[in-house]
Amino acid sequence: MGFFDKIKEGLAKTKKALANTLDAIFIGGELDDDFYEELTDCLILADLGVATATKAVERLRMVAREKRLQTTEEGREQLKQILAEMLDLGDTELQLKTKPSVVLVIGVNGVGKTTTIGKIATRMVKEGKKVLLVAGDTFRAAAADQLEIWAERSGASIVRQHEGADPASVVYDGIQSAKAKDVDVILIDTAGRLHNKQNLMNELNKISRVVNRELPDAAKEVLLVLDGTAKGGIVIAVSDALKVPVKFVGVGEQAEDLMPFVAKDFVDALIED
Ligand SMILES: Nc1nc2c(ncn2[C@@H]2O[C@H](COP(=O)(O)OP(=O)(O)OP(=O)(O)O)[C@@H](O)[C@H]2O)c(=O)[nH]1
Ligand SMILES: [Mg+2]
Repeated sequence: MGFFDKIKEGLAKTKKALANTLDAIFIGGELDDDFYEELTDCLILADLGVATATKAVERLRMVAREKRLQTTEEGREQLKQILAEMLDLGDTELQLKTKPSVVLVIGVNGVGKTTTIGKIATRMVKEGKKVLLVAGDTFRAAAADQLEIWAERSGASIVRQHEGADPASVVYDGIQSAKAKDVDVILIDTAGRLHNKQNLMNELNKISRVVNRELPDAAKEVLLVLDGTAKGGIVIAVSDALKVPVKFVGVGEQAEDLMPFVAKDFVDALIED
C-alpha cells in the first residue's frame, strides 16, 4: 500500500465525517457567504480548530476575489492549495547527515513516542543504517522492556539502565556506545511529560546538554509526538499553531505504519475530488 492509500486509510474516519458535508458543499453552487460559512463549520468538524479553519476560509475568500473564482469546484482546488501552503513549514525529512546523528523523541504520556521510535528504527535499519535505541524513559521498568522489544523487532541495538536511573546518564552511556560501535543514528526515547512539569522539563534539558556536550557537531532532530485524533485536520491545526514542520504521520501500531509527511498528498487524501 502506497503513502497515499495509507494516509487515506488513516483518514478514513475524517473522510466519513466529511463525506456528507465537505463533498456535498463543493458540488454545484457559488462561492457566496453561505458557502464560506458552511465550509468553515465543516473544517472545524474535521478538527482544524476554529482559528485555523477561519484563517483558511478567509484566505480562500481573498484569493477567490483576486482570481475571480466563481464555482465551488474552483474553490475546492484553491482550498487544497491554501491548506498545503499552511503545512509547508520547512524540511519534512529528518536531517541526519553526521555519524552519529541524534533523534530525541518527546511528548506527553501515551502519545506513541516509543512506538514511533520502533517504526523509525525499522525504517532506518531497512535502509542499511546502524541504529541504537536509548531507553531514556527510566520512569517505569516496562518502558525499557517495551523499547527492547522494538530493538529486537527492528534489528537496532539498545542501551538501557535500571529503573529510576538518571535518563541523562543513560543517554551518556548510549552516546559512548554509539561512538564505539560506529552507529549511524541514535534514537532517544523519553518518559512522557507535560511542559508545565518543571522537574521533568529540567530532566529534558539535562539530556539535551549531555547530547550537545558529547556530540557538539552531530546533526540533531527533536521529534515531538502528538496525540492524533482520527480526524486528519488536527495536523493542519497543529502546524498552524506551532509553525514547525510535520515529518511523519503514524497511521497504525505496526512497524511499517509510519508515513513520511507529504503535504500535497495529505491534503489530497483529506479533500478528495
Ligand atoms: N492507532 C495508532 N496507535 C498507535 C500509534 N502509535 C502508537 N500507538 C499506540 O498507542 C499506545 C501508546 O504508545 P507508546 O508508544 O507506548 O506511547 P508513549 O508515548 O511511548 O507512552 P509513554 O511512554 O507511556 O509516555 C500503544 O498502544 C501503541 O500501540 C499510531 O500511529 N496509531
Ligand atoms: Mg514510551
